Amino acid sequence: MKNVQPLVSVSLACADFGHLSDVIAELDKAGVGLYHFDVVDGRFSPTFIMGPAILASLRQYTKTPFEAHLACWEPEKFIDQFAEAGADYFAFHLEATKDPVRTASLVRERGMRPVLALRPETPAEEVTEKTIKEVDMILVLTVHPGFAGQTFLPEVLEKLEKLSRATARFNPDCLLEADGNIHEKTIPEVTKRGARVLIGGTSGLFRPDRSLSESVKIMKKAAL
Ligand code: S6P
Ligand code: MG
Repeated sequence: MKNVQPLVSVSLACADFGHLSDVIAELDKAGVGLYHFDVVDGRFSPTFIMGPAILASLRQYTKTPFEAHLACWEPEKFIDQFAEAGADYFAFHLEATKDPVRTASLVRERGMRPVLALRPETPAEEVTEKTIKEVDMILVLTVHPGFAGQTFLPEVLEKLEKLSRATARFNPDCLLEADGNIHEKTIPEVTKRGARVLIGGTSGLFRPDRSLSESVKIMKKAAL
């Protein structure tokens, strides 16, 4: 989807949890397109971050879509909880589910849009044509799952390129997301390879040296 305008998504795990609704109001004004919630189960990655209760309580503050990124084993067990919490997109890991095509269709049945997520070391070749046809987006982790503030893994760029070709062939409406150390220096690298959803965290958005609206402007400009 080369002709789709890139959009800025917000990794809310990087925000000040004491002011989430204010952060959302400011970012909505700045023109972000998606809110990204990292959900980690302590096993897929050795930490815990967010859960359905946070999505549910923030849902009233914005009409901008919510994406739950489940860095969790057996994500299919949590589809109902996130649908009820008001998630619009449900991202599940290929490495964590037995049958990605079935998981995607369960997600759709519950009224959410399925997103396939990939760990940095998972090759593009493991994503089947059938799976690509079932999902609305593919989330490519450009860092290891679980933690903010990591360094971008350049070896993931080739995978983005391959997935960009595969989605163009099998599901041209399927968007590619880049998640991990996404900021003005890495954005041109990922957009050149087809990424259209740019997930900003500590490196792109929540920075001590500039306001949130300045960060959004800078991220969008880097994607032009
Ligand atoms: C990583 C997670 C990401 C991070 C994001 C943080 O497990 O999926 O969504 O929250 O990478 O951004 P940054 O700029 O600190 O890497
Ligand atoms: Mg994430």
